[in-house]
Amino acid sequence: MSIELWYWPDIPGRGEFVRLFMEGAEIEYEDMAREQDADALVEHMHALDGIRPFAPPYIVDGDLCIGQTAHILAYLSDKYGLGSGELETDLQLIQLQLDISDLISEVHSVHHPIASSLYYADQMDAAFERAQEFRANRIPKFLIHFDNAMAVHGGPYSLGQQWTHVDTSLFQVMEGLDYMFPNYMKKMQGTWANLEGLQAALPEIDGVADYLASERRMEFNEDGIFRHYEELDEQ
Ligand SMILES: N[C@@H](CCC(=O)N[C@@H](CS)C(=O)NCC(=O)O)C(=O)O
Repeated sequence: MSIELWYWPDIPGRGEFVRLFMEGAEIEYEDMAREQDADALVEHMHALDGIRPFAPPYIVDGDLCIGQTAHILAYLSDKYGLGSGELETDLQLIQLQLDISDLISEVHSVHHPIASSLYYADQMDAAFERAQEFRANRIPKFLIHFDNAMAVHGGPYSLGQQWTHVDTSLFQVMEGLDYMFPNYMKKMQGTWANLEGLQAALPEIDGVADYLASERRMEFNEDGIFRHYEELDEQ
C-alpha cells in the first residue's frame, strides 16, 4: 500500500523534506493535495478522528496518521530499515532532524518576525533586522553544528557511505539557503565544506536524481519557507 502525503500543493515548504526522503528511498507515495487541491487537504485534515496533526505535512499509512516532519521521517526511516540499525546512532539522527526543524522555524521567522498572519510587506522593517541577526549568528551556529555532525562518520553522508533522512533534509536546507541568501552563501562558501560536499553528493543517489529532474520537484517560491527577498540578503 502506498503512503499518502498530505501537504499544501503550491509550495515546497516542509512537505518537501518528506517528499525528498521518499523519492530518494524510492518509497511509493501519493501526493494527495497535489492530485486534488488545498481544499481537499483542509477537508481531509478536519475529517480525521482522534488526535489530529496540528498542521501539514502529515502522512497516512494504513490506519496510522502521523504529523510533524521530523516524526514522519523517523517513522519512515524505521519502517523501511533506512537507519543505522543501532539505537544510539538512530536517536542522534532524529536529534539532528529535530535541530533541522528548529532551524526551519527560524527561517520562517526571518520573513515573518512579527506574525505569520501578517503579510511580509507589513513587517519588512522587523524582517530586515531579523535577517541581519540570522545571517550573522544563527546560520553559522546551525550550519557549523551540522557540518561537525557530518564529519563524524567521514562523509559524504551522515553515516559515511550510507545516506539517511538527515541527508535529504540537510540538502534541502542548503538548497533553500542558497535560494534565500545567494550573496551571503557565496561569501561564506567553504565555511561548511562537509555540507557542501553532501549537497554535491546527494543528487548522485538514483531516486534523488530522477526526482530532481522530474516535474514533481517544485521550485522555491515567495509563498514558501525559503523566500528570496533581495533586501534581506547580504548587500
Ligand atoms: N513543526 C511542524 C510545523 C508544521 C507547520 O508549521 N506547517 C505549516 C506549513 S509548512 C502550516 O501549515 N502551518 C499552519 C499553522 O501553523 O497554523 C512540522 O515540522 O511539521
